[in-house]
Amino acid sequence: MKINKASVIGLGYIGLPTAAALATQKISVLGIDVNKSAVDTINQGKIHIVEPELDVAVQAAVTRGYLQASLTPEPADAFLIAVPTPFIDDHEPDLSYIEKAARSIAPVLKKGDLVILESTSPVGTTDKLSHWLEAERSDLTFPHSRGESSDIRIAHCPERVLPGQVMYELVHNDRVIGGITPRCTEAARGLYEKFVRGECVETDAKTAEMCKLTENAARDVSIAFANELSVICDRTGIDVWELIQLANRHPRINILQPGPGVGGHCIAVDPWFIISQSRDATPLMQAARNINDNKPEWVIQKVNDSVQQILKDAPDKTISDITIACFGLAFKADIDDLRESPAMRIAESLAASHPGAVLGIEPNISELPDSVATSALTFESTEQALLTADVYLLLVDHRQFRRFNPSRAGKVVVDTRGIWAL
Ligand code: SAJ
Repeated sequence: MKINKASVIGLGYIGLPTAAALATQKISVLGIDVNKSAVDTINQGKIHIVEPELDVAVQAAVTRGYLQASLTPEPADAFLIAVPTPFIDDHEPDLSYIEKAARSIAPVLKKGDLVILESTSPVGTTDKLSHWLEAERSDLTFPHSRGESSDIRIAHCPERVLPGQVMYELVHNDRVIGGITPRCTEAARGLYEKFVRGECVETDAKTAEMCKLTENAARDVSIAFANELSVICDRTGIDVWELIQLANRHPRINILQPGPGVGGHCIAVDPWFIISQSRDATPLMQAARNINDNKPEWVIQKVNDSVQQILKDAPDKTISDITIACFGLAFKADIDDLRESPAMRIAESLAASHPGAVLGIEPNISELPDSVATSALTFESTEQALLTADVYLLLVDHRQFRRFNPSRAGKVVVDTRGIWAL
């Protein structure tokens, strides 16, 4: 099908790069977001999120007139929905953002349009999307009830890009595309082939939904295995990073890395979309979630043990004299994103319980967010922290922290990422 104009609903970490990628192919793109300041920023050719190379792409697209942002949907040939799918109480998926997005585009839909759901979604959501649109537009026909002859085509094509490498992966990763009917799949494929250099692989909507969840659940289970190993190795005096390196020399073994827990908005969330639909059939995924969610508590205990050891070795000191420096607050290396970060959770929890100073060092931000600024956590530079710390807690393996090694200087170290080995 011919696509002259596309609309991307949700201009966040996925929607904005996707809008820019389409605009680069000289497709006229209207990005829609509920956040007025994001809309204004984009219309000035600037960006409101941190992602390498995105600024250049957005600036070029806006300057050349292929990308515009707005608060209100307008008619287009294709609509891509890229809004968040968080979970609510008891880890149930919250589909309200998708439903709102669907209802917001319904008034401007016309016969022949394509609607693609990119948001990570529980199995069955694409079908629900089709029902929500039908409820708003009884004058049009939809694929869940009318099959191949429907007026509107609907497909799921989950995003799979890694924050920090979005602009590269958006173009080079393979895409899994699942329509409600084969014609829906084919229409969606036509759109992605305009900017994707990886393979566009066809399936049905349910399989595409499950595929995305499976990818992130698989990563969660693998990280849980590494985290479990790290606890066992700590007890037995084995260096878990050396162990994993050695085991990974086996041609069929590829163990991931332990850390202070699993953060971000995907790996720690998406397995719940499978679990909540099949609680009795997911003991492994539930165990992985528990292992990864409990890792921060284990790290806090290790830090408290180190503090006690310092007090034992230096009886003239009191606990208030001891400064804990938390190196890294982001949810993973070399990004500035503090949301759902196990490092942040550990630093805040230590700041609330430790009577001495607790320093938070995060070279990728200039100040702590307002929500944390009032806590007992003190934002500190790397240089100052290195001078004053008693316990060196490594939480994120940012490249800046690889340039020194307090273990070699005989300091008390709790290294959750294995970069300060002796
Ligand atoms: N982590 C470890 N050990 C590892 C790898 C990661 O502890 O060996 C931790 C990280 O430190 C972080 C968390 O896991 O706290 C998640 O980081 P990540 O790099 O594994 O993943 P995300 O959340 O940045 O992006 C994931 C990616 N999914 C997969 O790799 C299967 C990405 O491709 C998806 O597009 C993204 O989720 C998403 O949006 O779903």
